[in-house]
Amino acid sequence: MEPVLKTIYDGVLNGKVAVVTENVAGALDAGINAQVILNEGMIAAMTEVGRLFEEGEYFVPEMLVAARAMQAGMALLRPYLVADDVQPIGVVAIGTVKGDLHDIGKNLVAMMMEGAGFEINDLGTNVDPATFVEAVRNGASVVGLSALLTTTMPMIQKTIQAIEEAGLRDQAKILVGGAPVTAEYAKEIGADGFAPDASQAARIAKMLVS
Ligand code: B1M
Repeated sequence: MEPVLKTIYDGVLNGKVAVVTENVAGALDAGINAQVILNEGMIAAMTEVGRLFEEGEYFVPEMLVAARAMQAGMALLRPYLVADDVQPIGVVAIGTVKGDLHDIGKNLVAMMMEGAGFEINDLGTNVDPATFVEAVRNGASVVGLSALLTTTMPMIQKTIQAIEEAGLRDQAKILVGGAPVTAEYAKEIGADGFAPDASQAARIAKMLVS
């Protein structure tokens, strides 16, 4: 691993915002690809944070500071991941489902979708099914549902049901994802698509509206 990527990795792992921002800027200046910085420096570090949490070595405060450092780095990568010469091809209403506060993955998916040419209506985290219903009523052509907890996965299905009950199911394609979500689960609950990561989410969303 390039030394600067290792420094970014350690910066995220230890929740050091200044280390991450300085070194992400430095890596970009040195011509390192934004996707490489994201995957090898930052996402890899968050995976390690998750492992340390499972081992009982990290607790919620450590996860929070790591998340803050990662978000600071992502802000610098954003212009490189979101191309500015694309025509809007539809509106994506995206959010993390009710009960779930994890938003890093959802933010990355939103960024890549914006880069793929979608207009983004980011509904945030802990989003009530009724808010997604309202977004479809207001013209979203794709609904993106993210869940990071096994306990909030059922809320994906509840949100799809709410859209169905509102009589709007045929107005938008529903794409789901998040660490515990699988393609089988997505099929079982009646989603139109599943993506394991942000770049595939953008590709599949494009396919769904084409
Ligand atoms: Co939480 N947390 N957390 N956490 N947290 C996990 C998810 C966990 C796996 C950690 C662990 O035990 N190893 C575990 C869940 C276990 C489970 O359910 N099986 C867990 C837990 C238990 C909890 C709490 C319950 C802890 C507690 O309070 N005791 C609590 C719950 C709070 C709540 O939501 N109600 C909690 C809290 C938090 C923080 C708030 C401290 C913080 C989040 C801060 C934030 O997001 N702003 C946090 C963090 C940082 C994590 C870990 C360490 C990192 C998550 C992350 O950002 N990953 C995580 C462990 C891990 O994932 N290894 C963990 C990086 C991100 C780029 O990946 O989000 O997977 P990810 O997104 C990917 C794909 O999943 C996919 O694309 C993304 C980019 O490639 N994707 C989609 C995501 N959404 C998609 C949508 C799509 C398509 C693809 O279509 C629409």
